[in-house]
Amino acid sequence: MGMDMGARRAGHRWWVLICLCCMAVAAQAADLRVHVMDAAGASVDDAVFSLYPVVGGPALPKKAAVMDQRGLRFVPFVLPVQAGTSVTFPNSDNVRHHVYSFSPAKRFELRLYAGNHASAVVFDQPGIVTLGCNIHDWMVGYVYVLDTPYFAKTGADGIAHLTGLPAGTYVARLWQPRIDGATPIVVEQQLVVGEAPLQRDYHLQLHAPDQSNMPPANLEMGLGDRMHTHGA
Ligand SMILES: [Cu+2]
Repeated sequence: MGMDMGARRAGHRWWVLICLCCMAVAAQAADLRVHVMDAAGASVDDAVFSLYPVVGGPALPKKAAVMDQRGLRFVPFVLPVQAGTSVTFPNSDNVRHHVYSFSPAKRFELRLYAGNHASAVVFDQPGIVTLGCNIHDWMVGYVYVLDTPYFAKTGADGIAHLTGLPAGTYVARLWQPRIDGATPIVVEQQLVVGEAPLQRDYHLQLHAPDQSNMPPANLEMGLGDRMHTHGA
């Protein structure tokens, strides 16, 4: 009987310890799921959700990033990166591209090149960098340089995930190329991350989609066999 009670108390103590450990881990990080829609409720892709810690924030490593050119388009259309990130611009097409930006956050030019011969570009100033190609007027892409490591881009389903967010209070911003005013908008002044998973729905006022970054429909004939974006 006495043994029984002792064993039960020891077991209880272990259980409390495990619970405390779980709470400590949970309090340090949480996941956030964001769904971005337009005014009519349709899911919006290429929207970048970002969180800025109200107090301080850790210096997290920057991930290298790639802005490809494939099928006479910039791929991805929108590339969010943390400030200080080095971005490579491979050319996966069989024609040469000439990439440039006149945006204040980063002016640069990668003169006519093919393959992987362009040098990498470091995006050190926060802001939106609009990319163009001197040869193909319709080509447009965006490097969105963020002064925070906490960001995610929506897919075709309008969903973006941020995982392992440190607990704290954040300013939440959203940006999408078709947003009114073209600059990121604050969607929450104080988004509090605790230990529980979070979900948010946001609605954006957007301009109607245009055909930017899409090659003209009749282009393939003109390019003939120089292109091989459509397999055999
Ligand atoms: Cu081009």
